Amino acid sequence: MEISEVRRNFEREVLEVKSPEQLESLRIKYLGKKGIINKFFKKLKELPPEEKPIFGKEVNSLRDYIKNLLDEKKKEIGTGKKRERIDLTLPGRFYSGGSIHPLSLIEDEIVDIFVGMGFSVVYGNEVETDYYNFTALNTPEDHPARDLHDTFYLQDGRLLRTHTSPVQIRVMEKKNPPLRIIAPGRVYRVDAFDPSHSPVFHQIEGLYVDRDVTLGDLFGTLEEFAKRVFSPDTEAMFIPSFFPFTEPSAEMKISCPFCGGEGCGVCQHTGWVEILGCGMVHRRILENLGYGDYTGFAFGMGVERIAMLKMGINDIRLFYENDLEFLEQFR
Ligand code: 2U9
Repeated sequence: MEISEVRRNFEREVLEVKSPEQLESLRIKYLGKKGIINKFFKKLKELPPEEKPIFGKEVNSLRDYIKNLLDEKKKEIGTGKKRERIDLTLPGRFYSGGSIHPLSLIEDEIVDIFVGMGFSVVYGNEVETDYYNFTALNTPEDHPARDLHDTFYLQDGRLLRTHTSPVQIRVMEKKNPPLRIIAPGRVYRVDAFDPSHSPVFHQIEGLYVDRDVTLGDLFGTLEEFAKRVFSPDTEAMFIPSFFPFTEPSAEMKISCPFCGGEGCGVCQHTGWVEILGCGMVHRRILENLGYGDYTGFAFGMGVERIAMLKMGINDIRLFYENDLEFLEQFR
């Protein structure tokens, strides 16, 4: 009998065993003095020397296999539990792979657009000082954004950055103009979670400083950005606004990506939606950092807001709940 045949026979017979007596007779049949395994060992002695190692190895492994199964069977009979039978015809378990978070997808898309326009990407820390988050950005001591109700302060007086602008200030301290940088990252504000607010969100800010940078450069760059991130027929308009760090300041609105400007629920029937804030970097900031002979523009946008408009998502909380049914749609 072949080794493989013996193995199959044994596997069949061991499954039929119900009592310790049957188990013992099976053991004798295979592992006993006059058992099948010993017959193989006798045969081994008669083989030509070159065949001995392979055959010997096979017999040894069959013997170990039988010993193991007998031991298992012994435990099974002892505990009254049946040995698990494996159905090799069952389909395998399906493990789904991960997917990139929708915010990362949109952040990458926005970053790629600006990198394509010559901007470099810089990152910074989420814990910042009052100086880099507010003072260096021309934000007055009594500005409401500095309030405990708007900014998370640590016990040591530092804070969680409320925008990524400190990153640009730190770059300006170290590098000479011209500068063309974007700063993506997580920012924090004291806000309750509701469909359009979250105490943590993501921003991408940009800064371009050179000789004679104009408001026209700002408008042209951001309108081109809007066309690339939404669609080529997107229109942009700029509405005067106010930020402590830019003068003049503006908000950019684009023709509604949902209705194309006709008017719908998303644009509150105006045909336009606001997507970012921008302006010419305040003179005071430039002068403080030794950039007095230069001009620059800056802008800031919320990644969540762009993602919601691009993907038709109406609740910011969906990005933070890690609901697989939500996340899998962006696979
Ligand atoms: C430096 C100088 C100026 C960055 C700017 C905005 C306008 C802006 C908001 C958009 C939506 C924040 O995420 S949001 O709530 N941001 O409107 N941010 S200009 O200005 C800077 C940055 C750095 C040195």
